[in-house]
Amino acid sequence: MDNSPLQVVTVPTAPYPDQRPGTSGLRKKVYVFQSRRNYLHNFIQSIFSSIDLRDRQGSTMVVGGDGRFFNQAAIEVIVQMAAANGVGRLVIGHHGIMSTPAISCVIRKYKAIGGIILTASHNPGGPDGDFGIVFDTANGGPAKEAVTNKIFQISRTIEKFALCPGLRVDLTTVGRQMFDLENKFKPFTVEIVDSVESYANLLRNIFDFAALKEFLSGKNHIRIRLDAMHGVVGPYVKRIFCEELGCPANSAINCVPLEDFGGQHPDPNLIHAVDLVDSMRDGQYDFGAAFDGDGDRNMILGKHGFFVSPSDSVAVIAANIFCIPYFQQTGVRGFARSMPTSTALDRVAKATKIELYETPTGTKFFGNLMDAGLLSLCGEESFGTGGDHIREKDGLWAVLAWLSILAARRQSVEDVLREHWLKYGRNYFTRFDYEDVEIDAACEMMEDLEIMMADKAFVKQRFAVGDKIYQVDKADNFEYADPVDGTITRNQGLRIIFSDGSRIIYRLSGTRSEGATVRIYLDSYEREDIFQDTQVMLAPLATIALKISQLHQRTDRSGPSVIT
Ligand code: G16
Repeated sequence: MDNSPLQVVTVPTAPYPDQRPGTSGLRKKVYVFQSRRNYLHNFIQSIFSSIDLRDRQGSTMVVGGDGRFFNQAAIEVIVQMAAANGVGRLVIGHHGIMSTPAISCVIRKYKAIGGIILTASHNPGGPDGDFGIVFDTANGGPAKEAVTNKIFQISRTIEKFALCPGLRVDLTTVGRQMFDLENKFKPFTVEIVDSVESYANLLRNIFDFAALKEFLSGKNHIRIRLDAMHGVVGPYVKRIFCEELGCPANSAINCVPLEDFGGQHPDPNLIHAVDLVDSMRDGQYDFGAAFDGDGDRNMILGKHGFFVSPSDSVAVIAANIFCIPYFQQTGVRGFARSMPTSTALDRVAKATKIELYETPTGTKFFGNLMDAGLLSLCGEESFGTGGDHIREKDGLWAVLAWLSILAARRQSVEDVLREHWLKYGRNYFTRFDYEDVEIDAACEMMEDLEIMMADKAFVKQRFAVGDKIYQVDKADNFEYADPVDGTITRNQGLRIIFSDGSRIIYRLSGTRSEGATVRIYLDSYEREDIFQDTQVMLAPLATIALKISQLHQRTDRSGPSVIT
C-alpha cells in the first residue's frame, strides 16, 4: 500500500456566466453538470473561495444530499476539493445521503462553518431531471444573498480550482477516515455519520415522544399514513415513526430513497402525492402527510384526504403552539411567513400579540430573524413550515407538531381547522403555476404589469366580477428591509392589495432549472362564509388576475399547469 501523502493539484478552468444561485441554490438539469466541463468544480470552488481562508483552514464542513442521480459523483468531487481547499474535517451522511433539515441539525451540532446540500428539492430527479447545490452557512441555514452574490461573482471570473485527485472516500462505512495530504500538518478527516440518529435526538428534545407513542400506537391510537415519495426522508420516517413511535409498517410508504424518485415529481401536493391521496380517500387513515425530495416540505391531510393548505397549517400550529413542549420552555418570540403566504398567520399573531414578520419568498430570510432571537415559527405557502430548532424548513417536524396538537386536543384534523376558521375567519388561498413559459414573454408581462401598477390611477381602481367588487388599495413590487441587519431585498413579487385585504400576487419562480414559471397567488379573507370550496370562492379574484395581466394571451396558455 502506498502511504505517501496525497497530492494537491491546481487545475485551470474557464468561467460560466449562469451560476447565479436562485431562491434556493443553483439548480440545473443533470446534463448541464455532466456535460459542461468543470461546471460542478467551478461552482464548488466558488463556494470555498467565498469563505475567508482563515475561517476555512482546518474547519469542519458538512456534506449530504437527497440521494438523487449524480449525488454520489458530486460528493466524490466535493471531498477531493474540500481537502485541497484546506477544510480540516468533512462530516458526510451515510451513503452521501442526508435530509436538508438533518444537515442543518448536523451543522449546528458539529459547529461547522457550513455545509453543502446536493438537492433540487421537489424538482424531478434522474438523468433527465434536475440537480442542485445549496450552500448553508454556520447557522445551518441557506446562505444569505450577500454570500450567494459573492459566490456568483467568483464563478464569473474563476480561472482555476484545487483538487486532491487521489483521494477516495468510502461513503458506505460509518466512522472516521483520515488522509495525509502533502503540505498539510494535520490529516484531512472524513466522518461518515448516521444523520438519522442526530436528527431524531433533536426531535426527542422538542416533542413529547412518550405521549406521541401512546397516541400513535397505544390503546385507541390514530391511524396515520406518511408518504416519503422515494425522497431522502424515508429512513427518517421508518426510524422515528415505525421503530420509535410504534406505528405499524403500513403507516409509511415509498420509503426507499431512489435516484429518480421512482419517476415521480417529489413534490408534496394534491397533484403529485397521488399514492397518499388515493390511500386516504376511503377513510382508513385519520392523518396523512407527504414530504418532498430533500425532506424540508410537507403536506398535511386529514381523514378522507381533507386538505390543510400550508398557509393554514402554519397558522394552526401558531394558534396551538404550546401543545409543543419545546415552546413551553423557550416561549414564542415571533411568527413569520413569506409575502405570498396567506395572511391567516397574521390573524393569530394579532390575537396573541406576537410579532409577525413578512419576508420575501425563500427559507434564507427566516434565518437572520431566528439568529437574532426574534422568530420561533415560520411558514411558506409552498408547503414549508419550520421552527427555530434549525435554520431550514422541516417536514417531519411539521408532522410531529400537527400530531402533538391532535394528541392534545383529541380532535380530528378537520375539526381543528373548522374551529380555527370559526375563531379567526378563513383565508381562502390558491396558487396557479404556469410552467415552462417563454422567459421573454414572462418578463415582459411582469414589466408591463409593474408599469400599469405604478400609475397613480391604478390605486382606487375598481374591478367587478359578478356581484363581487374589489377596489385596489395598494399596489407595489414587494421590498424587504431585514429588521436585523437592514439589508434591502427588492423585486420580490408584484402585489395588488384590495380594500378588503384580498391580494393578487405575481412572481417569477427562482427555482427553475430552465425556462420560466409564472406564479399567481390569490388570497381572500372571509369572516362568515368559511366552509366553501376554495376555487369557487377565489374564482372572481382569478378572473381579475388574468384580466389585468393578460397572461393567457401573452403566453398562449389556456390555464395553469399546476394549481395548489
Ligand atoms: C419555491 C417556493 C418557495 C421556496 C423555494 C425553495 O421558490 O415558492 O417558497 O422557499 O421554492 O423551496 P425548497 O427549499 O423546498 O427548495 P420559487 O422561487 O420557485 O417560487
